[in-house]
Amino acid sequence: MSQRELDNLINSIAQAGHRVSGVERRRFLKSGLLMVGAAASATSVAGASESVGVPPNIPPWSKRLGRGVVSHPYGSPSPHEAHVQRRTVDWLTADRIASISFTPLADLNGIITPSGIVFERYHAGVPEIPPDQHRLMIHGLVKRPIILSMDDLMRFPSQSVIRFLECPANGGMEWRGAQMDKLQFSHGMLACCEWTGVRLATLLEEVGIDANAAWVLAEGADGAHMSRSIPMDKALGDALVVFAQNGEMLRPEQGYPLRLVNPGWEGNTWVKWLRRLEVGDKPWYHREETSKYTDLMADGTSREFTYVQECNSVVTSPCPEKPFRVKGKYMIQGLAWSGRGKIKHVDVSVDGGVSWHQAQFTSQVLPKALTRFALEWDWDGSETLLQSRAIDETGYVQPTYGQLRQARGTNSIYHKNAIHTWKLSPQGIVTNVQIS
Ligand SMILES: Nc1nc2c(c(=O)[nH]1)N[C@H]1C(S)=C(S)[C@@H](COP(=O)(O)O)O[C@H]1N2
Ligand SMILES: [Mo]
Repeated sequence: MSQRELDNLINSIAQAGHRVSGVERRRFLKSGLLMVGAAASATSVAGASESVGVPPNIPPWSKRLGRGVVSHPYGSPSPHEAHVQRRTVDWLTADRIASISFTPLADLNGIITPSGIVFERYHAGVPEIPPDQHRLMIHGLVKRPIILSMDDLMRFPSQSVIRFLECPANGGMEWRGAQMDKLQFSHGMLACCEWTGVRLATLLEEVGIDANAAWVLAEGADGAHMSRSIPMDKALGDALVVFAQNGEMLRPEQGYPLRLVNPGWEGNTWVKWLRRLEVGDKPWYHREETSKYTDLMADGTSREFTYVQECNSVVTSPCPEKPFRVKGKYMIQGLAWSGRGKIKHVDVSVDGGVSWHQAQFTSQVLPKALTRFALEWDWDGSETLLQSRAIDETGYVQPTYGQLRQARGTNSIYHKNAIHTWKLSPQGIVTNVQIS
């Protein structure tokens, strides 16, 4: 299109804009982004060199050839998205080998977490495993113990599911008060991927479990030999031995070449670099410090075997990383998830939980998967307390901090799923606060 044609088009769009006043009230951006003079105003705001792409200018990249195929045999995000990164909180762990990094939730769209920004949790770093030397041994209370190569494993029937992965310590720094200044750190031990693998039930059928078999020990090939005891119900239920993530082989950080996936259950049971499954008649306690996670209750007792990640949600826009710049209409957006099944309902509050408005789902609603919700809202520029509250298909309602602390005290680290509050200031700045 020539510059003249483009100018004419812009003029006719602007004139049409003046004619359609009948549908005016359905316009989303009331303080209009009128097209005529867009470049001029952008110039005055941003300076001439930054407005080269703004109509009616024809940008330089529209006047020349772009780069050819296979200049990047394995593609990566635009350099303009370089800020979308995993990040650590340095004071949280003593080193980076036994540490955690967080998913940049504020920059996600939809429900799939791209593999390169899935949070990482290691107890002994990422091992480098050549797949041809990796084996999965299945033994214990079984009739036919086996050692499977990756090639053997991939001959079994496999399936793909979209499921969230969450460390039970997600949000665990905030039992006693708001502490994290970003969404990435308050909720970022969370991801949702498509996982492809063989049902653990299929492998257990292959080896033939004994009548008294009740538990499966899963052990990783990393230096931590991290192991977890999985009850047989789960092993024969929806547990998967997974080799692929988001359409490609697992990333090293996520357990290449093999990991256990226990949908809806705490992330520490999703043993990575999986090399051994031992069938037994009771859970293992031989590595007490890593074999199970417990929750310390208000009365000093502790609860254990709390595997399920309960229903939870958080507003992802606005959030500290995504402030509002001007007054007016927005879609408040967020994510909800439940380890017990599908999200049934999400409410959003713009007055700190006094009144609630039903949000819409803007993604597929899958069981044990992140689900995206949104609510249209006209921000008048006043200070606001924003919250979301999810309900899952079992009827479980995400608790307030008051309810959670009443049931659990404040000594826990794990399984903190309270309703989260963001304070939106008149300047559009978002901070983390707590309301009981
Ligand atoms: N072998 C092994 N598996 C492991 C771990 C580990 O350190 N070693 N960390 C666990 C913990 S505590 C969590 S929360 C998840 C994190 O998975 P991700 O790193 O793929 O996000 O992996 C689990 N599986
Ligand atoms: Mo974890």
